[in-house]
Amino acid sequence: MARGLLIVFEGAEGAGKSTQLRRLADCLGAAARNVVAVREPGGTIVGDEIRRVLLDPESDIVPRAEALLFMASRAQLVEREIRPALDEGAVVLVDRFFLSTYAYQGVGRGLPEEALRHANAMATNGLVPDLTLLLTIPVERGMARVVARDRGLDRIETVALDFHERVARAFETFATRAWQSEHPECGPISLVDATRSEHDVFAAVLADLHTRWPGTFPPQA
Ligand code: T5A
Repeated sequence: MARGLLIVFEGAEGAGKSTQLRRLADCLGAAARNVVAVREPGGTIVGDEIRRVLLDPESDIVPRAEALLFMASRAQLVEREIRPALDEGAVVLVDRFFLSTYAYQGVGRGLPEEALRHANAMATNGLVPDLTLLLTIPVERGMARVVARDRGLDRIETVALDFHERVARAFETFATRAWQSEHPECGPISLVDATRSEHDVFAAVLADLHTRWPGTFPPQA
């Protein structure tokens, strides 16, 4: 059986990753495709415990411990969920993956990229996404969406705005050809303007995927 596809949704806070991932999962499910949707951190019993600790505003976690906790959640998710699903030929949709670690723990927290690269290689066991859809939105606009959702802010959302500005600038850098050619472990990255309506963003997501894999993704919903 052919290996499935690993599609990652990335971007700054409130870009609309979860919303788009859900729409895509529903669309593929309706077309009777084998689709698996997971998120980071989390997606396994151990991962969900790690997620609770990582996002709890009361947790005191130093940057290196934070990075390693994300990696631990990722290792469990890759081995227990993502690899088996890919081996069964599924389309696996992941809400964040290691690009987030490069952005948040690398550029945001200031941890050395080389150390993150090694730790990540161990966590993923060399798994490379087939495509990362990087949703772009100005930081304040994304944060306004998060605040409007009115479900409280987690430990990382409450970090000062300049941290999130650094993270957003990091994602912009990751979208460049130069950065991507130096980081083959990240796979191809495609930019999606996330400032548009949910409907229009989804149309752009599907159009991109259909162009790359016309037999797997419909041209429109
Ligand atoms: N993190 C994660 C790290 O630091 N390192 C890592 O290695 C990893 C993997 C995860 C946190 O962990 C950090 C990053 C995060 O801070 P999370 O709760 O999973 O925490 O947070 P996010 O992934 O940021 O998820 P969010 O839900 O906050 O953001 P989304 O998924 O981008 O946004 P979404 O889809 O939930 O939408 C937010 C709101 O906007 C509305 C939605 O209805 C919702 O209310 N919306 C739109 N409104 C207008 N127009 C559109 N086009 C809209 N799309 C969505």
